[in-house]
Amino acid sequence: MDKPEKFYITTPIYYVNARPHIGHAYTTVVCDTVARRQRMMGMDTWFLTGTDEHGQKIERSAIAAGCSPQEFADRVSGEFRQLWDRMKLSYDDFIRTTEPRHVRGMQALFKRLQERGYIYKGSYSGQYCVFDELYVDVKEPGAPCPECGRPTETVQEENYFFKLSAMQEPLLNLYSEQPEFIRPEARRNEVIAFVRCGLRDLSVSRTTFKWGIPVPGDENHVIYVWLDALANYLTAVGYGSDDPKDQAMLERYWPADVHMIGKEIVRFHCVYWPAFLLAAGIPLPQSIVAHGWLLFEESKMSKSRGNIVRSETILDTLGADTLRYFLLREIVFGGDGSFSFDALVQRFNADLANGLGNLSSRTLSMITRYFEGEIPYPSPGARTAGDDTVAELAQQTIVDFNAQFEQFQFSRALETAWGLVAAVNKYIVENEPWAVADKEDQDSRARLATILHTAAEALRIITALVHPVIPESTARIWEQLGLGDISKLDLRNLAWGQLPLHTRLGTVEAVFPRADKSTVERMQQMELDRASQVGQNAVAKAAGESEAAKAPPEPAAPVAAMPFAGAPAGDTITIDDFAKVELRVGQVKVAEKVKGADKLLRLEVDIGTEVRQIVAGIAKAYDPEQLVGRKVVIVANLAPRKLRGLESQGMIVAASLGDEGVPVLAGFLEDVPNGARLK
Ligand code: ME8
Repeated sequence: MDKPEKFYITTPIYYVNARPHIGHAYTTVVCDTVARRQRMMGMDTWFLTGTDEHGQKIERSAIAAGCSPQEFADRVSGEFRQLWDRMKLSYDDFIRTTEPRHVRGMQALFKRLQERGYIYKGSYSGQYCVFDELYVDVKEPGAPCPECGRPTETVQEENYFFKLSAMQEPLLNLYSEQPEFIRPEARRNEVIAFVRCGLRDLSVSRTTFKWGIPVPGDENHVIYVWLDALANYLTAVGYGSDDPKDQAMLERYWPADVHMIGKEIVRFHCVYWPAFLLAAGIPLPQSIVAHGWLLFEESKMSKSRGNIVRSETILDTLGADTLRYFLLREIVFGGDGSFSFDALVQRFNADLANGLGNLSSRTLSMITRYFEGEIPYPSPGARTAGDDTVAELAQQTIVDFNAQFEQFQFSRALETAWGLVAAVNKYIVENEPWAVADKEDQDSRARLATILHTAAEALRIITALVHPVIPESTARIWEQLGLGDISKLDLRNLAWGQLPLHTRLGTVEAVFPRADKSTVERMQQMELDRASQVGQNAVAKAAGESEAAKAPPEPAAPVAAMPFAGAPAGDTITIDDFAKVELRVGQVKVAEKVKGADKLLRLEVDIGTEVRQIVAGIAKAYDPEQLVGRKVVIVANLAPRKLRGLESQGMIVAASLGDEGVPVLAGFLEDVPNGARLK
């Protein structure tokens, strides 16, 4: 027998600096649905997800959390995995970029790029956005990142460079020869326009921090986090391993068929990734499919905006299938879509409880009542045109649903399937099987059998089609239909007329009990409770429970940082008291270490009307060169004091985290002029 065709699909690997929210769940659920369907179509499917654990952003988050980057990554990566398991996502592998198999494979890829002459040593001087882990094309130190608006940091270091400039033509050829490489079309056009503007060589190593994979043979450098991250798609299927099993795996599954991503990381996947692969002489993935954003309260759901919704809240109330159905039905794939608890409950009640749930429970309970739980025989003599219409619509639904699904038009495919749900519910109402059952003659009995057989057959087809989307509830309906284990179903053969006669139904029970009005409030309350729980944990952590943390702190250098747990409860100040503190925006012009003091930095800060010298205890958390150009907040009317012989004319404001009081500077997302007062 021929080997089945293979299908390899990936999600992005998620950064461990944020806990999973339903934005991450969206991509993972989409991939899970596609993977499930491919399996049901007989494909040898491999579904990969995982976590992206290196880089400056993670290193800083770990410092802020008061633990080592590895401990931090272990914790958050574990949360992603636990959530995916709770949601019963059918991933085949979960890669972490801190795993030895990835480190080995990444270093092998780096060496290969070097050997093929695509990597050289040079020096980089420019702006870097730590949030996006992106080199940005802005000139001014501290200028906002064009992608996210956060202040950029000046990077000046000796780096390894990748010859991205040599890849412009090969990439443009790729986009034109393989039009399906980037989907949808709008993203493809953006990428082509970007590459046409010219590509500059890309710095692919860093020396100013340690949390990354060392460059083979030059351990002062760590590999650029995006090269490291993208390589996961290869290393997870065995790249760089000598083990014959891994090599067979690579041979079997590479190249990937679909890299599913959010639209904000298109450039990395559609420009950098194929450029690395072309340079390394490794076959390219079939396609990169970018979806839009899940919005909450009109803006992208993200940790930094503080507008996230957790999957757990929905799992605890309406269950995983409701979340999955909502995400695929409500968001038109490719575009942005809004999440709201109201819309979720409405969809649940309208489509699942009243739609599919109602069809299933009324059909199956009538078969139980009138035919002792056995699928009845449809008499040809008792057929009407209405029955044929349902059969034809069901056949057409299979064709349309399949075509739409193949094109990633999940919302339309579900609309199609629910068109059949509505038609069959209407058919039942119009044919009034309960009234037919009241008549005792032979013809009425035959008619009743035909109506219920038609409804049950349509229910079987809908259940099979939407199984990849709502796996748990369809598995239950399938069992209630008496058809056993739905995972054994081969979707390729699905057609009208295959419902085995005289099948005995399983135990019939409601699959989607209606949600009442209080569900929305309950979910909102759960979100609030979760947020305050996270806050309390952070407070407990920042306050520190160990004895060491209770010891009096070292005499403070002027960092206006107070662990937020330290504010004495109940003690309040008046607005006039607050007004006495003159907080102003400043921009760091000069930053340097203070000799003989490993915690102190000497800063010159422009506050609009003058430049102040400030000595700040932030040297353990910030390198001087990161600070030049950065906007900060200072207490401008603090009496000057001397530290290590230097006068400090003010104090810099920072949060203080963890047992060690690690400072994190206050800043702004918007551009603010120097000297602006905070009140
Ligand atoms: O970018 N709406 O990781 P990340 C829709 N580590 N999708 C969302 C979303 C939202 N509001 N929020 C997150 C990274 N996502 C890199 C990827 S891959 C080699 C490295 C989903 O944790 C979406 O898939 O920031 C997006 O692209 C991804 O999570 C970003 O996850």
